[in-house]
Amino acid sequence: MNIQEKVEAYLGKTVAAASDKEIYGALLSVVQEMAAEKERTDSRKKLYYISAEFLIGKLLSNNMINLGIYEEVKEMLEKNGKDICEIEEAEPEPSLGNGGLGRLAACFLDSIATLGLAGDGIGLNYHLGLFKQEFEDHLQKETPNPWIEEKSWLKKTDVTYPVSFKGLNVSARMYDIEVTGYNNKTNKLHLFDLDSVDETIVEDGIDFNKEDIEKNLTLFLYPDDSDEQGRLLRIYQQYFMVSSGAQLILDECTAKGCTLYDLPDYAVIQINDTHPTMVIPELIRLLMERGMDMDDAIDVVSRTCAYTNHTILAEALEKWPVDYLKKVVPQLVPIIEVLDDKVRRKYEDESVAIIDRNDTVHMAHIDIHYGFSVNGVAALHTEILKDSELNNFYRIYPEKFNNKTNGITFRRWLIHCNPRLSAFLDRTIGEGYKKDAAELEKLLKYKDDEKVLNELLAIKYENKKDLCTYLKATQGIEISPDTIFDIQVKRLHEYKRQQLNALYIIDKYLEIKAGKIPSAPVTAIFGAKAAPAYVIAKDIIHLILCLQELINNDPEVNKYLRVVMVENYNVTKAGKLIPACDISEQISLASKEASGTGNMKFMLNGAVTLGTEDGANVEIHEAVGDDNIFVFGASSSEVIEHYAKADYVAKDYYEENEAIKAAVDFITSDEMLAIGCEENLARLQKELIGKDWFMTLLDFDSYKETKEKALAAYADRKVWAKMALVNIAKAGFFSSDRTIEEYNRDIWHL
Ligand code: 26V
Repeated sequence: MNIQEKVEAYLGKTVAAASDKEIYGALLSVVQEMAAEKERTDSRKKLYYISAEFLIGKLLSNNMINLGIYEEVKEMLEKNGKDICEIEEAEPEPSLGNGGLGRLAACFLDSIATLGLAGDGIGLNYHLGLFKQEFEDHLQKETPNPWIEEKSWLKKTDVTYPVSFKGLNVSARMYDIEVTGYNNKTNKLHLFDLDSVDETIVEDGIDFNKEDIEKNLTLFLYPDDSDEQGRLLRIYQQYFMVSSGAQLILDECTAKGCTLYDLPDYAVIQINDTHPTMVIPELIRLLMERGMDMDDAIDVVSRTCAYTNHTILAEALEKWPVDYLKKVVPQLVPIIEVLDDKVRRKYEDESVAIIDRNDTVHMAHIDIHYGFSVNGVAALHTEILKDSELNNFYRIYPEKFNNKTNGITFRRWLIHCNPRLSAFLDRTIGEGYKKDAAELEKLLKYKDDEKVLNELLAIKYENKKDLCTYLKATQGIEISPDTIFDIQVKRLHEYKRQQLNALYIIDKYLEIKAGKIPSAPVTAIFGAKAAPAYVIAKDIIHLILCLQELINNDPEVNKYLRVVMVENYNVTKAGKLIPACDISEQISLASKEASGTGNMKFMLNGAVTLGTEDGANVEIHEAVGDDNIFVFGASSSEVIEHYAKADYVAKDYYEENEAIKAAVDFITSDEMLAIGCEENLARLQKELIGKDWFMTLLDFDSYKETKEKALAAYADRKVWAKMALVNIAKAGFFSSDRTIEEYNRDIWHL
C-alpha cells in the first residue's frame, strides 16, 4: 500500500473529500503504526530521563520527518488539493512545559532515539498543560489549554502502579507516546495519569479546587504555587510522578534479570532539575520494601541517579518544609531524615545539610549527596556552580561536577521549521549535516560567494514575508519584511530583561518624536508568558502591549518602528518566528541565564545574536568570533561582585543618565496612561528606580550603543549575509546530538 492508500484506509473516504482534521487523524494513525513497527533499542542498561516537563510541541510533521515520509506525504496532499500547513494547524499543541527546561527534555528524547540509545522519558500527563495566554485590555489573561482529543498521540496502557499519599491511595496509569528517531529506532515517553482527574472542576480561567487531589492531580502543569495548597499540590504531583516512575524502572530491570543490587548496571536515572528529586528517597524506600537493607539501598540508588542543575536563581531552587512532606508523603520523611543525618555526621558544614535549621528540605542537596553526577548546562553556568553557588559541594565532590552544554534538535529547529534553508543546505553542502551537525562548517567556504550570500538573504526575506502573513492572519498586526526583525521570545522573567528591550524602544520613540530619524526601520517582536502569580512580569507585558498600541498607531513613528507582542508564544509559534529573525535578543543579566536554547535556534537559522556574555551566549561568541555577534554589558564576574558588595543603586543611574530618566519617566506619561493602567505602569516604574534587582539600568548605555551598531551593520547586506552564514556554519556544536553523546560518554555509559 502506498501512503495515500494507507491514509484512505483510515479515512474510509478519499483524501480529496476529507477535512483537514480528518486527514490529521488518519496521518496520526499511519505514523503511530509505522513507529510501532520500528525497532526498539534494547540493551541491558537503559536511561530514564525523568522530568516534570516535556515540551514536545506538535508531533505530526516531526514524526513524519523522522520516519522519512514527510516529503512523500506533502506531495500526496498537494496532489489532492491539500496543504500540509493546513493539516498541521489541525493538531493541538500539548503544552507540557514552561520553557527551556521542558523543551530541552523534548530535544533530548529526539536525539536519544536518533543516536539509537535505549532511553525513555518519564513524566506526567497534564490534561490542560501550561495555561494559554490571551491579551485583554493590554493584560495577560490565562485560560486552560486542553490538548487531548479522541485521536491523540497518547496510547493508554494497562500498566498501573499503586501510589500512596497520606490518607489517600491512588492508582497511576501509564500512557505512552512513541518517540521516533531520525531514520532510526524509537523510544517511549511514559506519562503517568490518574483516571479520576476531572476537567470540569476548572472554573473561570484556570481556577480550581486545589484540595480535591483525585480530581485535580494532573490537571495543570505547575499550578499557582503562591499559596500553601498550590505548593502542596506540587508535592502531590512530584511524588506521583517519581513513585510510579520508580516502580516502572524496578519492574523493567527485574524483568531483565536485575537482582536490584546490580541496579546501576541496568538503569541510569537523569533527574531533570529538582522536580523529580523525591525519586531518590522513593527508590530507597521501594528497595527496602523488597528486602534490601538501608545502607545497601542508599548505595545502589546513589550509583544510579544523576542530577542536572538548570538555574542558579535562589528563588527557583526548590525547598520544601518538612511539615509539607509530612502532610503528603510521610513515608519519605524518615528516609530523608536518615539521609540528612548521614551528611551531618560526615560534614560539619551547615550549608550542605539536607534539612536546615528551619526544618526545610533542600531538594538539590539530596541530589548532590546521593547522586553520582552533577552537571550544569553551559560552560559558564557550570563554572559559576563550582566557584560560587555550589562551591561548598564542589569542594567535597569535585569528581561529580561536569558540564553538558545544552543543544537543540536540528530536525525540528532547522529541517522542519526552515525548509527553505534546509533545502539550500542540501544543495550547497549535501545532506550529511542532518546526521552529523559538524558538517555545517562546510558552508564556510562560501562565505565570500556572492551567489550563496544572496540566496541566504532571499531565504530570510521569504521567511519574513511568511511571518508577516501569519501575524496579520492571527493578530491583525501589519508589519513589513523590509524592516529589521528584532526578536526576543522566551519566558517573561526580570532576569531575562525584556524591560531593557522595552526601555530601548521608548528611547527610540522619544528620539523619533524629537526628529531624530533612525537609519533603518525596525520591528521589535516579543513573545512571552508570565507566571500567573508573577506581578512584575505581568506589568512588563502590560508595558509592551501599551507600547505596541501607542507606537503602531502613531504615523510619525510607525514608519520607523513597530512593536509586536505575539499572543500565546509556544513551540509552534517559535517555529514561525525563529526562521524570520534578523537580530536575536539574548540580553539576560550576565550570570543569571544558565544556558538559553533559543539563542542556539536563532543562530542556526541565520540570525545574529545581540547578547550579554551569559549562559551559552559565551560559547556562541567563541564559536563565531567577535565579528559575527554583538556583545554588550557587564560581565558575570562584575555582576557577581555587585551582588556581593550590594553596591548597585538603580536610582543613581536613573538620576544621572538623561536618556534613562526620560525612558523610565515615560512609562507613566500621559500618552501611556491614556492606553494603560496606572497601577501596573507605576508599580513597574517604581520597581525599576527603587530596586531593579536584575540591573537593567546598569547595562542600558552599552545595550543602546551595541544595538545601534548591529542595526547599522544590517545596512551592508553582504556583510550581514556573511555574518548569518558564519552563524549557521558554526551552529553544529549546538546540536542536541552532540550534547547527548557527551551525556552518554561521561554519565550514562549506555
Ligand atoms: C524557575 C522559577 C520558579 C519560581 C520562581 C522563579 C523561577 C525562575 C526560574 C526558574 C527556572 C527553573 C529551571 C529552568 O527552567 N531553567 C532553564 O533551563 C534551560 C535548559 O537548561 C536553560 O536553557 C535556561 O537558561 C534555564 O533558565
